[in-house]
Amino acid sequence: MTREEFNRALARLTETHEKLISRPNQRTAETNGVYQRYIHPVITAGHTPLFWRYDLCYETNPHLMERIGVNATFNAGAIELNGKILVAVRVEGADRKSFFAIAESPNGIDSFRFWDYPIEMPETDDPDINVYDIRLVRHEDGWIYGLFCTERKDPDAPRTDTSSAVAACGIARTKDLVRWERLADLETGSPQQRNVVLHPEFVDGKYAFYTRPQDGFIDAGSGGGIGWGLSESIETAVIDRESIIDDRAYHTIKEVKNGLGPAPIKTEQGWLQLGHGVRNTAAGLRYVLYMFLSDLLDPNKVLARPAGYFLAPEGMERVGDVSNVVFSNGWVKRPGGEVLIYYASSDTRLHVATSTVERLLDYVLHTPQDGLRTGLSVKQRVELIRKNLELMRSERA
Ligand code: M1P
Repeated sequence: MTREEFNRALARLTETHEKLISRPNQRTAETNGVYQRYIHPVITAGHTPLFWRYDLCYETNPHLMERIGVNATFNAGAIELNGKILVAVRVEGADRKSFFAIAESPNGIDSFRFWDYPIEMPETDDPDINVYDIRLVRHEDGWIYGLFCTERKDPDAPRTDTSSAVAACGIARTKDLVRWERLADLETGSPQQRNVVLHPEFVDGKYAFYTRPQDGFIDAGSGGGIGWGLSESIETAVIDRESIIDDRAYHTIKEVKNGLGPAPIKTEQGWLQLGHGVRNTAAGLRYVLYMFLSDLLDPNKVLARPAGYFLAPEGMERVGDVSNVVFSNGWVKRPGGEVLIYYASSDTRLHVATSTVERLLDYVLHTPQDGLRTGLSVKQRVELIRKNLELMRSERA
């Protein structure tokens, strides 16, 4: 390319990128009344700055080639800070390594722009091979914590096995999402941990964690439910006793495994909890989001468990690197009660759905609990049908 051609190609790239990141988002035409989806994903790999991917210097990159590609942008932690909605995105490079990067938006619905640099997360003495799925929590101790999965090669795997890994919970804290202090990884009795979330308040004067014990890297084995445990310290967090507060169950949306999503939202009626449930199908695992409500004083006591999924992959959300997956590790409650729910589809892109605390409470408190068998499910539906038909008839009379 001549320098002129290079400049023209770069101008075209810049224009297309700018158009993408400033594209307004619109509500979809339909809503189920529980939440509102939006037409466009809020962040895709294409939203990452061009200067993260291209060498923009004519002398060293005369063909204007992408040098370090980005494969996907998904599972994001979220927080409102200084009047902006910030998401800590799992960005996966073409080399399969994930890292965290902050993108900010004035409204949480569109116009997300990445900060210039991704987070250079400090390492422990045992460096992470991969990190992902950070949960941002503003704790009552004054820090913002980031709890994430840190993955390292399984030291006990046979030499020929180059994919077995050990997952653990990494912990870091910050005040501004720029400078991070890395703390020791969480210690529990379980061989592996993923989807660990810090409760925003002390419980019995201790740090409280939602966990997801698992025997293997993918296969939860004897683990697989959402666990709960307390630790005296956050600097060297240790959970001695882990109890399961939301177990997986046969023939439900969380038959194979489940895990908590973001830290819960406090309401007058309890803690609103959002998690993901996984079941097996002939086409592989299917990940959906579900909700429950837990007690204000004893957050490990579940008060309401609506049956089934809250949000499942739809349309283009169904397809991606790991198809048939929705996953959430970030939501934001705004001062007026609006809730921005960030969810990723198929390990590829990030979306938002909006709701309110009032609607979410209505959902968790008035959706019938899983009857765990067809007969009871049909009875619940028949009851609703009968009530509605009586109402419709009386209105016609
Ligand atoms: O690929 C789907 C999800 O799989 C894992 O979730 P879980 O531990 O519940 O199986 C995570 O790796 C998550 O990042 C990913 O989206």
